[in-house]
Amino acid sequence: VVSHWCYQSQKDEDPHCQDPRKWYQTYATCKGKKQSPINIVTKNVVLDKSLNPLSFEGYDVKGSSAWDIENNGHTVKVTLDTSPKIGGGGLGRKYKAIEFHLHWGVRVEQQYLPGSEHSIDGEKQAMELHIVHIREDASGIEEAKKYANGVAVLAFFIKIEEENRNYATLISELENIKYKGQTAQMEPLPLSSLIPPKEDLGRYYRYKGSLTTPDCYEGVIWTIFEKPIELSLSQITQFSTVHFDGKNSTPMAENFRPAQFLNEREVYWSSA
Ligand code: B30
Ligand code: ZN
Repeated sequence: VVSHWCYQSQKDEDPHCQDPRKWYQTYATCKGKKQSPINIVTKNVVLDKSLNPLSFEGYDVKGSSAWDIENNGHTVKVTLDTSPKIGGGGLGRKYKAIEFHLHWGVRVEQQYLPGSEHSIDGEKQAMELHIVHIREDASGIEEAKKYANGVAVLAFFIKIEEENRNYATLISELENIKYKGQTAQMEPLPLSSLIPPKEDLGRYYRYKGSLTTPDCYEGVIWTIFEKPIELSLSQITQFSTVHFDGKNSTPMAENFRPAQFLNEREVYWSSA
């Protein structure tokens, strides 16, 4: 590819890269009618009593070997070695977790401009965690993409609050993956330690959308939890230790896709 896809924030450095408004020129699906992320308008959501709490399997188990953490040039991604699973919650089948990654904003003087992908009534949060799951019978995301509903992503907003010690090991690895393509190993954790306690998860929003980066595959069941994860501002700003590219590139910031049109879709709201 001549010009690689990029986020709006990378345009200063690489004026020829394809920003989100142009992704469709190389990836036609990005112009589809079921794209993600979206702004959720709470007055329009449909209460769905069949959306019971999700069940989690293996979320409390610490990974078996070291986790790979990577700067892939658009996010910080951790590949999972075990396959924690989710089911219930109207998903229709079980899905296994393969990786998680984050999206964030930028620190400007004393403020933090929020960088979540989804928003609720127009309000974005500082960051967003995505735990990416695929159909149990698929070997990887490319195989899962051959199906409708092949992928299920759990999304959690991250708010600026007190320090969250459960994120300390992850954040301490960031200085080892400053540049695109760098990987490091980290001590595995139970996935449950990175999200709010099961009892506090609260309600969630559900809609059918897409991957938020090219190729924008439309077959993703999105679950967006109301209850946020809490990190301190200093923890959040440390994500910009990593850069979009090599040594002289800009710090990775504002790595989110803007909200897409809802079109003919509904957003559902779980009963409890
Ligand atoms: S997201 O959760 O909708 N933000 C992928 C997974 C989840 C989301 C977006 C993309 C994904 O796996 N994409 C295909 C693989 N990637 C490589 C990668 O490691 O992450 C190819 C690529 O875009 O060029 Cu990114
Ligand atoms: Zn994501």
